[in-house]
Amino acid sequence: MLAMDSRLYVVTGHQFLKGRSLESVIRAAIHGGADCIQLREKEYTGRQLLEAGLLLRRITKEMGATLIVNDRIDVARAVDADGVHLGQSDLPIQVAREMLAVGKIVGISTHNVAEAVAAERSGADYIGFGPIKQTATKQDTEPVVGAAGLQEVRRHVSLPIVAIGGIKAEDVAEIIRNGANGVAVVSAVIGSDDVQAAAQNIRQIVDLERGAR
Ligand code: TZP
Ligand code: MG
Repeated sequence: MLAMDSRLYVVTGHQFLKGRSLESVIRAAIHGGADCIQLREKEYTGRQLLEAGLLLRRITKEMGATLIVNDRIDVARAVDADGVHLGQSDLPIQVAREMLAVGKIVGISTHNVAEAVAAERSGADYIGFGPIKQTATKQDTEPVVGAAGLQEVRRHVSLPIVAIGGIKAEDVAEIIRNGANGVAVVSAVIGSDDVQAAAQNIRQIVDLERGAR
């Protein structure tokens, strides 16, 4: 059993809430099939992250989803998240691992084969890989890797790969066929007027394609 094998990994983005509460949107996402939620709010203060993290911890625990905190190992510890997600410039995987309790998940964003191989060697539990397509959600993205880029990375690492960046429902089948374990999305779920239906649609495609693999 893999420590981290998310099929639909939903990343928060308060700009997509459009007046709806974080709680209602995340509940709908999990109802629809999101099995992992990442708290990622780059402009939030420590206090705001703590408040959102505690809320998400309560919901994810109740509903049986995994909770990951982006960047902030301190916040992950404070809310007893299941793990952290690091960028290439954040603290190294081994350092994060030492700061977290045994069994916590450490993931890292990767953008090419070299970074993916290094992540696996460093003991990451999973990698984010992308951006698969162009996205307006994140400004400072690395070059687009395409679904084809996944195939190459899949050949070089065996740890779980979560594809990210510009992914819409119509892209999901090809992404899973090209070796991703799951997909991570912000706008395709959080930005949808019907969050539950959007999540359910993507999750069904992942399940279908993984079953076929
Ligand atoms: N990392 C790489 S692309 C991205 C992140 C956090 C944003 C993905 O957002 P969307 O709306 O799913 O394209
Ligand atoms: Mg980061």
